[in-house]
Amino acid sequence: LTRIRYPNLKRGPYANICDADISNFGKLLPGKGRVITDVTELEGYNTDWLKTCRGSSQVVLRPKTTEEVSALLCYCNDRRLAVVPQGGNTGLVGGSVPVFDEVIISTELMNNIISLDEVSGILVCQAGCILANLDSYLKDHNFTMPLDLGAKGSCHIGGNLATNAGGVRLLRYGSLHGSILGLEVVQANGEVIDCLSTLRKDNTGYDLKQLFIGSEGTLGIITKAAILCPQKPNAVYVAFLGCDSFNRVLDVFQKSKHMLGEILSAFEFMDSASMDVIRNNLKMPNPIADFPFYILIETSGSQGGHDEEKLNTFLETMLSSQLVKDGTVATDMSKIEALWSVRERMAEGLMHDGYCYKYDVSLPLMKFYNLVEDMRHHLGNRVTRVVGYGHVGDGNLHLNITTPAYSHEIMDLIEPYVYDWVAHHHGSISAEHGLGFKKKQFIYHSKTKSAVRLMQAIKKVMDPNGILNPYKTIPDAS
Ligand code: FAD
Ligand code: 2HG
Ligand code: ZN
Repeated sequence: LTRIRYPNLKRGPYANICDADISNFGKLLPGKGRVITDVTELEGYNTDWLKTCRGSSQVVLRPKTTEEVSALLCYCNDRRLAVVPQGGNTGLVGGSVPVFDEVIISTELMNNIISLDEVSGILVCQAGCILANLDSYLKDHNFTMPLDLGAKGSCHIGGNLATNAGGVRLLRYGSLHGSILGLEVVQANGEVIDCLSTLRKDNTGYDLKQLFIGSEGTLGIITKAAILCPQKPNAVYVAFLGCDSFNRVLDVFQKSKHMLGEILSAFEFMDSASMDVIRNNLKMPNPIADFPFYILIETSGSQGGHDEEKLNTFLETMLSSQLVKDGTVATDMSKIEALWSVRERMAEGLMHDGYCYKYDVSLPLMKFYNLVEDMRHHLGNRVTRVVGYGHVGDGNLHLNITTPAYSHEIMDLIEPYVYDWVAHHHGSISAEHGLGFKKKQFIYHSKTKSAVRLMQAIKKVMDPNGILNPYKTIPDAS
């Protein structure tokens, strides 16, 4: 069956799972619902969020503790059973599901908050905590997560770390490489690496935790994290604005940094084709009149009156100088959430078209939107739509192309064309989603051969039998 799915890919030299393995897993994970073998239940774990990658694993393991993860990996390594770590299964590059019959180790039951230091704002938790749950726990203690993204209701912090997820707050709080103070990780052979420091400064040797952030489950299973959390802002406002051109969007971005400064917490954009998705596929209204481009600006600060005054002065300047043509501002939570959902539900809306070719690239801002226009020209009316949206503040474009069903011919027109385009403009072919299964062969468009060789050498040292998430992220050394 898997041969038909991935005709050009050979299964690695791993053992086949047998009844004795299932029974041994049962001994390592006693209790109900910890070893799943039911075919219907397995379906969701075998299929990715986009419904474009499907494996045929026969077992899902649900440990609760680091010791259990360690025992499972030790067993799988000895038996040469390949493993795929899985969090909330919201990844967008096919990294979280098996390719063939890899054993799925899910962090679903590893969802304990361990501690919160209310003076420093340092949170320690297990890897399977759902991002939104962490944020609401923190809010009750006057803190917030340094990370926010559309999949917050399902994704796990371990998955966020393994993909080095960016999201809509990166502009303000920086990447997870800066907010993570410590990690506990289980290596392929079951050895626990305890780097769960809660210190802000610790220059003792190599900073090993950084290796695991963004390693997409290929170097170890993250079991715990220590996260530096910012104060919950007292006042949050959102403005949704319309612009005539992408150059105007960039002008507004530049002015917003200047005039809003430290209270600017997000700067997102979407084009009119994206708004069509929201309107036609999700039946949600456009919050303002129709424009070629839309901007969502969020401010977060400690002084409501002060922030509101700043935002109003900024908006008046934008409207009077015609950089912005129309807009609406939300100050109450329900309207703020409604405006955010127009932006955050885009990925879901696109799925209604049928098949979605998804690209997540970093580009210099001056070239940012040219890729979308070039793609439209390149593909013509062969596709349903080509849309551009994303995190302008981070130089991160989401280019999405849809068709009613997967077409090999369209795929050949898009790839490697899109990756060549990005490489030519010195961008990155994966800004925040990772390489996973779908993009690993294009790594050379963004990394040199010697850099990839070093990655392969690190992988070999840390996982000599290659059991952790094979077929993903790093091309084989051969
Ligand atoms: P999974 O999908 O389960 O796994 C992702 C990868 O991490 C896999 O390779 C898996 O093997 C590995 N992994 C998972 N848990 C562990 C662990 N404990 N240890 C080691 N490896 C592990 N991404 C962004 O960067 N920014 C966004 O704004 C954003 N928005 C999104 C919006 C939507 C609607 C959706 C569906 C996805 C979005 N994503 C975004 C994609 C994103 O990567 C994730 O949602 C999230 O970070 C993945 O977390 P997860 O728990 O679902 O991980
Ligand atoms: C977002 O920013 C996510 O909404 C998903 O990263 C991007 O669907 C996409 O292309
Ligand atoms: Zn994104």
